[in-house]
Amino acid sequence: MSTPISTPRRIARPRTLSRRRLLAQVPALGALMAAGCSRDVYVPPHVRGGLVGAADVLTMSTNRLLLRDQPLAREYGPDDIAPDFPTWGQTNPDDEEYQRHRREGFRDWRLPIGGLVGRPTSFSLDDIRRLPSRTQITAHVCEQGWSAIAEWTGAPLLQVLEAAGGLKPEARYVMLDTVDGWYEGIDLFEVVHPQTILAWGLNGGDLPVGNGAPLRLRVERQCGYKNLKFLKSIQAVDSMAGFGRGTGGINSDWGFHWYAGV
Ligand SMILES: Nc1nc2c(c(=O)[nH]1)N[C@H]1C(S)=C(S)[C@@H](COP(=O)(O)O)O[C@H]1N2
Ligand SMILES: [Mo]
Repeated sequence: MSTPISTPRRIARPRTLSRRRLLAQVPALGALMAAGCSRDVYVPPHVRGGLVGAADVLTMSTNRLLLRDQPLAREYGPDDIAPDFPTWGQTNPDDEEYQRHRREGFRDWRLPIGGLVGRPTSFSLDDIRRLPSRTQITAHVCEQGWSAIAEWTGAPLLQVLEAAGGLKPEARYVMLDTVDGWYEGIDLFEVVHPQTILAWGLNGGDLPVGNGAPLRLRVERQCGYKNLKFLKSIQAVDSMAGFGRGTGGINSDWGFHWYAGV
């Protein structure tokens, strides 16, 4: 399990990733955004016919308007890393299967990738660690009033999906499930974003249990709660309506925003 971790790489300038290159990665995303930022707005199902949730659309469109030439979240240097990254929320799921995997060092753990992908499959932790990885030093911003900088290493979500045959053209969102029952949906913009990674490393070591071992989502331009820990399965979907209360995630089911951009 001790795959060497690539040395932290600072992004010299956030603009190294152009909007054009980002769009080039997925045709569906291009179609979504081609007409300009005004079209780059997901209207969550619960917004229809009411003001509730309109803030989602506002924060999302404002955020994406502001970031249209600079789609990467800021990356920091090694000196900025917090000495003790907090563990927050669920830190050790009381789940029999999870505890067995934990005892066994996640040897037989697998992540199913299903839904609208070319070849539904499942990957071991080693499979995912063997994929090209990305290391990024970013600020985690929890909606409950704290933030901390850490170095995350993992496989870009897009790489993982590609390894499962790629997204089918009908795919609009990726839903992620966790061991403790949390789930969140992210749209294609976040799915193909180069800083959206399934992280297996924190600050140069394995991802600790308290921070979501063996694998967690890092979706760097979103609040803490979107960054799911203890990933259990992933599926590509064309609608988020059939999940929970249909708002796009457990946090929005509870009344937070589906789009949690900071
Ligand atoms: N599965 C799961 N993911 C989760 C949570 C959780 O309780 N369960 N808490 C979220 C919140 S609110 C935050 S701020 C971060 C905390 O991550 P950390 O424990 O690595 O600090 O995880 C997020 N992901
Ligand atoms: Mo949080």
